[in-house]
Amino acid sequence: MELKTIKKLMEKFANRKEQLYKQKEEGKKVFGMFCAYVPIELILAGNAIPVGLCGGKNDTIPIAEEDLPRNLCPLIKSSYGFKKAKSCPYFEVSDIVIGETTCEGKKKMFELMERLVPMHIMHLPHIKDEDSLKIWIKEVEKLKELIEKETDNEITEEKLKEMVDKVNRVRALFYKLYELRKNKPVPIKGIDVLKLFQFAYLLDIDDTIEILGDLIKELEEKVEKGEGFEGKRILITGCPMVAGNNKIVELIEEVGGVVVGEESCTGTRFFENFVEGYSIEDIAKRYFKIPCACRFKNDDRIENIKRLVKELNADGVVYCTLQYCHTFNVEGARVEEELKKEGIPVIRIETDYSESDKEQLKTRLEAFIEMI
Ligand code: BJ8
Repeated sequence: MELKTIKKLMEKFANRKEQLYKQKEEGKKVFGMFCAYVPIELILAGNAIPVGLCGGKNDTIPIAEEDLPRNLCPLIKSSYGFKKAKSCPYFEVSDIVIGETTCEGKKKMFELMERLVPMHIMHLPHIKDEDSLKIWIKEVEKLKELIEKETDNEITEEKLKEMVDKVNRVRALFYKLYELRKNKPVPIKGIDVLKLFQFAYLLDIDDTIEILGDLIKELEEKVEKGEGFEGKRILITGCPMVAGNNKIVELIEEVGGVVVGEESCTGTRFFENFVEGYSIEDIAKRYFKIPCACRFKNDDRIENIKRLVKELNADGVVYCTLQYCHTFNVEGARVEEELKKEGIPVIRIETDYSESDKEQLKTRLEAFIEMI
């Protein structure tokens, strides 16, 4: 049975476009984003709106391939295609788009995208050391200056404090949601949680807080009554699954699995770690910890996956890579090796946004779920 709160989430999402255009008419600036590394507290503190951009559908890939190579990650092609086709309302309403130097494909695509929309690129250093952190703190300072210039609003200490607390509130609610997912039966399906993460990048932050609060109450009631979903408990890890790309989660839940956690940017990488303080440095430090595979020696990601398997009582891990995503694909070999050492079953899947591999993936996932 559909959760009441998920119905409400879908309604909020259906109204979001109109709400966003209204907020823009009222004079708010909109900052489009591609990545979990963009510190949204700063955008909110500038009285502006952060919004995640489309990039999860196959439809916009052909137009992107007029400029981009075919053998490139579908997320990158889809995003570029949405801008080129002018078919993503969030792109169209954005005054400026924030990109970041994560993977090679994205970075080089931004050089082309700059011709279509004003962009600001943040330099994310890939090595996790003190020198790199200093560079990143500077990048976050530069972003603050840019937001102040674009919005004509000063980001005061008071405003920043308010927004740090607000975004931390969202993180605390997601932590609570993960706590509830430890239960057997699990009170919510993975497909609903995926939608929640996808829309958390798009919705007004106050709406996200309201939805999460309601959802937690609803799930607590279900847990108390012992209601929920049974099946092989799966932790997903890998590339983010942006709106439109639900294929793998749907397949897992179709063949007898239930997704109980996601180590992904539509998952834990979105909310893990609080901002511990109210300075730019405190904000930068939290984002610098995000264990994206674009970083060098990303061992904390591997540790996180192992910890999540235990905490969420997962029976197995589905490692999802988007085609031509070299960072997550190569890192997958180390993740697989480490999980196998611990006796944790893992299957690695590589896919794109088309439907053509659905039957083949279904067969593989079915066999994996039967085996674990
Ligand atoms: S922090 S995961 S949102 S970069 S899937 S475009 S990595 S080739 S999306 Fe990501 Fe930020 Fe990292 Fe998260 Fe490149 Fe891979 Fe495509 Fe990717």
